[in-house]
Amino acid sequence: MYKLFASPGSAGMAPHAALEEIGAPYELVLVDTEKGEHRRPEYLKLNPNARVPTFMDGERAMYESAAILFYLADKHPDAGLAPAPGSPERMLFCQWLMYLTNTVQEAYMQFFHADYFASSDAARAEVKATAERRLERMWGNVDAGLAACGPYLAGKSFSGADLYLHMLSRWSRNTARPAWTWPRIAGLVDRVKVRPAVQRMMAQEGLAEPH
Ligand SMILES: N[C@@H](CCC(=O)N[C@@H](CS)C(=O)NCC(=O)O)C(=O)O
Repeated sequence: MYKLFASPGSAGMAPHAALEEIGAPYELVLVDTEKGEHRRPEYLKLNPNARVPTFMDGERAMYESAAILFYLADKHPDAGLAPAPGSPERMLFCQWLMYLTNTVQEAYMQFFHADYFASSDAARAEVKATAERRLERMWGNVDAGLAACGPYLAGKSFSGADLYLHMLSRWSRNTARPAWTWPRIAGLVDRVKVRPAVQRMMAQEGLAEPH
């Protein structure tokens, strides 16, 4: 039995949607980060970073949402969450999933948590503004990549990387230029958000539009 610790709208969205795509039984444990539940000793034993999500396969715990996606995609090849190892589509899948998690998501960290990076009000404002400009350049890169090799991130077919893009595009809703103002990202997100698994994930987390 799988278990996913997540909080609504967090980095748990993509692995949560992946579990719904797979259809295997799992338990969703909602963690209230506002109440600091992710800092409780029993949670820190599973994820010492005090972050969500955390995934458990039996007694083993793992963190990092993109890594969880990779793990689930490999364990459930029939769910079609990742192209076959060694294929050209796999190159795109690996590239975009890594880019989204270590570059785009990191810029979001600076946008939402400038306090983790700077100690004065002026420095925090600068970190946040710079992150917002960097995000715009990144969305431009993603959109250009989709124009060249899309319509999905891994080429012609849907993959778990698209679930990740859907999650990160939602996080842009309060930025000056949301991700879906780029046309190919908009088209991709529109296709992902109508997937029944994604709709179930959104309903279970109590999330509404935009995406
Ligand atoms: N790279 C990690 C990032 C996890 C992360 O930062 N999660 C946020 C929610 S989206 C969190 O737990 N924040 C709580 C905090 O910063 O106190 C992942 O993708 O799993």
